[in-house]
Formats: sequence, C-alpha cells, structure tokens
Amino acid sequence: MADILLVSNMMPHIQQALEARHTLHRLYEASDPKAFLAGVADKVTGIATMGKADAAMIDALPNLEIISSFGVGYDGVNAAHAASRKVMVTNTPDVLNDDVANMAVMMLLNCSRRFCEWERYARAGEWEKAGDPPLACAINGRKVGILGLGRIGQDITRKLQAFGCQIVYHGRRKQDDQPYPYFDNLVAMARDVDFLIAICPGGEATRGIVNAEVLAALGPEGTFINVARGSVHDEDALIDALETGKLGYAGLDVFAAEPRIPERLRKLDNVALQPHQGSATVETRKAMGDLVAKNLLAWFDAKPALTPVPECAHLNR
Ligand code: NAP
Ligand code: 8YV
Repeated sequence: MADILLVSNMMPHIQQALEARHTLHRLYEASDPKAFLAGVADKVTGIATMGKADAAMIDALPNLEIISSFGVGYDGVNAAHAASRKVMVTNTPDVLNDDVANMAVMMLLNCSRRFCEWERYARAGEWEKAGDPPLACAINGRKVGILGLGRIGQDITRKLQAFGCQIVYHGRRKQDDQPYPYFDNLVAMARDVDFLIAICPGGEATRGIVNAEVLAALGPEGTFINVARGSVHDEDALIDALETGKLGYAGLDVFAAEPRIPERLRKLDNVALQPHQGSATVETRKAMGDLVAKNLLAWFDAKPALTPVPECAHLNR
C-alpha cells in the first residue's frame, strides 16, 4: 500500500480508484498545508495533481517516486527537476484530442461567422431595430496556420480538411511524414495565413511567442485562436491589437492569469471567449481521470507507467 498526496480535490472516480488500494493524503483540506506536508513527507511516494508540482514540493518529499498529473499539458509540473531526482511524471495524452480539436474548430467557425456577436445582436432585439448584420467570412479555401502540429494539432487538421481549409504549420522542426507546407518562422507563417491556431505546449520555451509582431503579421483580416496555454500569447499585445483593429478577431479558450480574464478583453466584440473548456466533456474528463489513476496503480504494482512525459521516459520500468 502506497501513500499518495492528493494536491487538489480531483474527480471522485480518481479518488475511489486510488483509495481502494492505497492511502490518500488530502493536501487541499489542510488548514496549514506546509505543516501537513511536513507531517506526511517521509511516507509519501506518489502525487496526484491537477497539473501542478513545483521543485519545492518535489524536494519536500524525499521518497517520492511518481507524479501523476491530470491534463496533457504539464507546464505546471517541474518535470526536468523531477527527472533529475529520478521521479517519474505522467500526463494524460491522446484521450482528449478529439474534444480539444473540436473546441479549436468551434472557435474557428465561431470567429469566421461572428456567431457570438450575432447571437448577442439577435438577443438584444437589434435585428428588428437595425436590420441584418454585416456579412461574415467563409472558411472554405482559407489558409489555417497550426502552431504545434502534435497530437491535437493533427486532429485539428483532419477536421479542418472537411471544411475545405488549406493547412500550413510551424514547430521547432519540419515533420517529414506530414503533407502540409512547413514554416520555420512564425511571423512568416502568420503573414501567409487567415487563421492562426496555437496548440503547442506552454512553459518558458513558448512564453509570449505570439507577440505583437506575429499579431501584426496576421493583420486586420486575420484571426488568432488559442487553445494551448495563455502563456503562449502576449496578452497586452493581443488586447492592443484587437482594440486598434490591427488584428481582426480572436478566439480564446486560455488566458495568461486564469481564471482572470482582463476586463479590456471581456469588453471587446471581436473576440470569442471560453473559460478553458477544451477537454471539458464528461466522457473526456472521465478518461483523463482514469489515466491519472491507472498510472499510479500500475506504478505501485511494479509495472511500467502508461503515459510518462518525454523528460521521464527513461525512468520507466
Ligand atoms: P504534443 O503532441 O506534444 O504536440 C505539441 C506540438 O507543439 C508539437 O508538434 C511540437 O512540435 C510543438 N512545439 C513544442 N514546442 C514548441 C516550441 N517551442 N515552438 C513551437 N512549437 C513547439 O501535444 P498535444 O497533446 O497536442 O497538446 C498540446 C498542448 O495543448 C498541451 O501541451 C496543452 O498545453 C494544450 N492543451 C489545451 C487544452 C485546453 O483545454 N485548451 C487541452 C489539452 C491540451 P516540435 O516538437 O516540432 O516543435
Ligand atoms: C484541462 C488542459 O482543462 O490537458 C490539458 O493540458 O489544459 C485541459 O485538458 C486541464 O488540464 C484541467 O486542469
């Protein structure tokens, strides 16, 4: 039986699966989290977390073996530090591709057809008062640039092909097995496309890479969609560009300081907003939770972790 630290209140089915075989220590219920952590530090060998485990937490647990993180993005887990301490880190890839890709496509359709805007127009009785709203823009034949053609990015491209979109992509390297034109420069890609969809990891390597220059290259007729992480865009530059019309439209599922959405952004008509709902369906969240539990259960049965992150793959059994 292992001692597992539950950092935050996770879905009941995760807790039930773990508690059937192991002991859970609920950090989020502690009135003094520091003292609580110190009290269980020596016996904790596993962590279950909603995407957060910094170096201080890892260092506070001398017998830690594994961190099982909810979500495919693990920018809030210091995986490099965990690896240096020979601690395994797992995430929840693939099971959410379909729903997150659907969110990206929904944003693209939403922005191009101004769905939210005309919905507000209809609700406010403006149709009757002011007549038909201006025409929107078709997506058939439009060019979409994917920033991060990975598991979800590739799912987005498969779906967008059904809408007749042309696809190009940017990442750190060209992928020889992909049929789409590759741009090694993000500004050049932004200049060439109608829509830019960010679906790369967050973290220091991608912080602010969608900056004022990229947004200006996308231009007044362009649309930026972010279903990756809020850290990927420079939020002040994005709001400036939307306010001044230097960027046409944006569809945002993620923000720099969630759950806070800046008031300047909330006031704008040329933006569609979602409160980080990419993977938020009952089915997908259940599958993600199953993976969180299965990684811990396998590890403490002396079996390989199912979905180790790349930094820790060499530590797998
Ligand atoms: P993935 O399979 O690892 O794909 C990531 C892609 O990003 C790869 O194609 C990679 O290509 C590219 N990339 C990595 N670092 C880069 C950099 N520094 N500059 C440019 N491109 C870079 O990941 P995934 O499973 O598709 O998930 C992607 C991300 O989506 C997650 O990390 C998470 O942050 C986000 N996400 C958001 C939601 C939501 O609810 N909105 C849900 C799930 C995931 P190269 O290696 O060639 O650079
Ligand atoms: C979740 C996500 O909303 O998987 C990710 O990287 O961003 C989303 O699926 C998030 O992990 C839940 O906190």
